[in-house]
Amino acid sequence: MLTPTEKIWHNGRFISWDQATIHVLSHVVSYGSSVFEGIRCYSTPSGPAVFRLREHIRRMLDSAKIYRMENLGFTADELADAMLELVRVNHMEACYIRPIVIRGYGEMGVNPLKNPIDVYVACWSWGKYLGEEALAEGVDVCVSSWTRIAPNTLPALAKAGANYMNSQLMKMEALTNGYSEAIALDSAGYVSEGSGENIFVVRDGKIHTPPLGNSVLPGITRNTVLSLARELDFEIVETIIPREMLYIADEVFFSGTAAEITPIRSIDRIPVGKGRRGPVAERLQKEFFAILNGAKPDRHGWLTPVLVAQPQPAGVK
Ligand code: PPE
Repeated sequence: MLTPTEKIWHNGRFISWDQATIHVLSHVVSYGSSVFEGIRCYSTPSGPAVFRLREHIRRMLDSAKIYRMENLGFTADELADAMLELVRVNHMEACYIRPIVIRGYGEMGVNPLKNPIDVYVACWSWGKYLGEEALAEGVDVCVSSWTRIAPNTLPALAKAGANYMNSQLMKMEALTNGYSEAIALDSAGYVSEGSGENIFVVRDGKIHTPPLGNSVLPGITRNTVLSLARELDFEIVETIIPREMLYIADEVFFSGTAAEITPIRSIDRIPVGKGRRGPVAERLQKEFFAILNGAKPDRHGWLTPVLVAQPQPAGVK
């Protein structure tokens, strides 16, 4: 169950958690008209810091543009400041930040253009997405009977609320059948992504991930994994992946803000490799968490500190 924090940001001001409600006839409720983000703030040795804030805000503005939400009323810098301030006012160390842009209350009917656009940002504490053991042990997943949103239907590059109806069908089916997550194939039958994660497939030391054309969200963690893998001298290709490659892979793992880097230990009850976390996923996790916990320098500038260092009064050492 979600534990409330004190404040939620709405169109430039802070309101209390309980005040952050909308009218049932808001456009978003009937027609799914929202775009959103999911961002993690980590507790680092130098205080809380938000991971890849700029990139998440950019993707949210891209999602909004695709849906002709032309003016959110706030610049990327203002949104970034709002998110940092929100973490501060809620006194959070590590948390998950959820900005949401909705088409609000006004007219009814499919045409959204006359409805106001409301911007909210909430944050809360969110633990391990696929269970406590998932990062070390790996998860058991299935290939979904549901196809991922097809090209030129719901645009996959936009992180829109409506896309998650497809994700929900995948997730419910997976859970009902005793799996923790599902992998979707795209409309041509190639590997696409999880209900809330990108996917990587390793064979003979080479890392494969589907290109954006396979109906995947352009994941920020996906991009992080690609950068780290290149720096660690792994061979890496963005390429079409046939379903059966999942069954003969040495390793398969998910990436996502919520899921971080989660190994997959079985797919459709077929063990992946040795049936546990593999060395490539482990190496990437190690590098990823080393940057987050300060063991390695933030060489890419991926972390934005939440607390601005206070100038020391004169004479204080
Ligand atoms: N694909 C999908 C469909 C997706 O929802 C996510 C994030 C990703 C890939 C990975 O993207 P990124 O977070 O930028 O690396 N899913 C978010 C929502 C999870 C939820 O249940 O809500 C997340 O991981 O925060």
